[in-house]
Amino acid sequence: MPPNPWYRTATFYELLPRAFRDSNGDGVGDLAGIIERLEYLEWLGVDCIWLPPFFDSPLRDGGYDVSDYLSVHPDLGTVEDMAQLLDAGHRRGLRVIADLPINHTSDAHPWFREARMPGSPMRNWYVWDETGSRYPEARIIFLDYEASNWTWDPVAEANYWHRFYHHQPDLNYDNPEVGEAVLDVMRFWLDLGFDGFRLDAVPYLYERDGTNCENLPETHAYLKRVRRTIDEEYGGDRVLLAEANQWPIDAAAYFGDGDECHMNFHFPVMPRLYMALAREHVRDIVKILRDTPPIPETCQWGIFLRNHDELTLEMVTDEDREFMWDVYAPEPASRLNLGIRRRLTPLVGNDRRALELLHGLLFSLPGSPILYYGDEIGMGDDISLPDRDGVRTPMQWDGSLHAGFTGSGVDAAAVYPPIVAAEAYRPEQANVAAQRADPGSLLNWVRSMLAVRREHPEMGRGTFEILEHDNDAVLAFVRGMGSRATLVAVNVSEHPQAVHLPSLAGRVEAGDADLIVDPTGLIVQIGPLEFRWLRLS
Ligand code: TEU
Repeated sequence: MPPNPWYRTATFYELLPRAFRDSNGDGVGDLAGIIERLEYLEWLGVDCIWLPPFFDSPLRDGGYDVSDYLSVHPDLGTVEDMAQLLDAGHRRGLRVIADLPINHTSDAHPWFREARMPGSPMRNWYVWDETGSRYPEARIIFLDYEASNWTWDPVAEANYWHRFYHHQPDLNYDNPEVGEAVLDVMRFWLDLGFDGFRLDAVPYLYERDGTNCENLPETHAYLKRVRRTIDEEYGGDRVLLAEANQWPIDAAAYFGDGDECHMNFHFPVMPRLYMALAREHVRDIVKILRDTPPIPETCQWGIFLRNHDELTLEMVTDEDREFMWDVYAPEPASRLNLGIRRRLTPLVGNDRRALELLHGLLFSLPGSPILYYGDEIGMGDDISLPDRDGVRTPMQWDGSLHAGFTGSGVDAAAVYPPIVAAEAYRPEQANVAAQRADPGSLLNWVRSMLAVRREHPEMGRGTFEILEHDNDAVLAFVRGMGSRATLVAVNVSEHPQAVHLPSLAGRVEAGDADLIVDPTGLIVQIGPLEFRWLRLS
């Protein structure tokens, strides 16, 4: 069955179940709370919810440390609640994908508890080494927390392999039983009604001597097997979104020939959007997009401004990383691993023009936009909290105590992470209710842009052509599909700019003071930090 490419024109919305809405007054968000707020997501105009891990877990990595794949964490509800959430979402036309950490489990998972036992028949469900020195070419990802990818286990009397926290042993995909067990996990959630998965940390599934243990052919072969199985057993409607934080050429490999993942995040373009604002030129964006290979017709990039992790600077040069840290993270506390643990709005100094410009790019560059809950109302963060907790604070629904996240009778100490307290971002300053009522709010602006984008399928599925011109403060490109085409022109500088676009002679009607149409082409004038979408004939 040919895939239904709904994901190519969809807008995704990542929300943390613990932080979205608490329905039962225990201070922790839950699935019933999400159900209460589906009306909001439908009103906003998103198409698909991405749910980060909701499984049982010791919560030492925000739930990415799974101890039971076939359960819902008791704080959040039950499997039955999840079925209701899926059903209620579908009735509103909202799809839902589950975030599945398949590279590793928690060390509290029964598979690992069994595997570490002396003589265990399950030993080879994980990756072991006597010396802890194998695979020396593999980088350490959580640099601020881990000194090695190996940790000694006194019970097993061997070292186990982990690409992330030491309490997250990597599963051993060389053991076919592991691949089978993970497929069964997928079947369980697809049977319940999920529309697909975000496949967490997929570049690291296999290890091989003499390699950096990323993007190995065996990993791609397994993902193709997952795709085949899901297509055969569930038809062409479910989506696989890879999380492969890699350079464009390696990232594009996760699409295969259209027979692997439907989507993959475009990690490298993200920091370059911020670099453009800081440098007031678009050369870095243009270069990375030119370095991005064409992808199969049925595939799609996922593009984003922020997510639940630090703003990763893994896919930039050392020099660019220092630049980004200098500009966007002058306080050491805002740096984490190779990134910046801040939310979108504080990153750009709460500058409405920058927020609109970045969203304008998010909604028009090649790929499906992925929003992070709270960014649509300009929520702040709290860098006094550990790890990434400061960008995972409760959604601010109204200006009341606890921001309408939970009942006002709830003890503040029960709400963790706490509601943002910084003056400019307190619930009184940034909340859904007030912004819904204010036609000029950021929230209503984002909503109206999503509505405009919905009328322009070329933004999702169309061709993408960067226009040559001589003003590198302006990114100009055309998205085209059939007889329709839209010019996007973005001025990343603090000064008014004009661009001369010879190839567009005769394709835009004048009638707008900022457009000069002459026989040599089109001249577009754009204000500081402004962008234009113009229909072309
Ligand atoms: O992140 C995995 C990943 O690929 C990291 O390189 C990530 O890009 C980096 O931390 C920069 O943000 C996933 C989850 O998104 C993250 O929350 C988990 O902590 C991690 O897996 C390990 O489970």
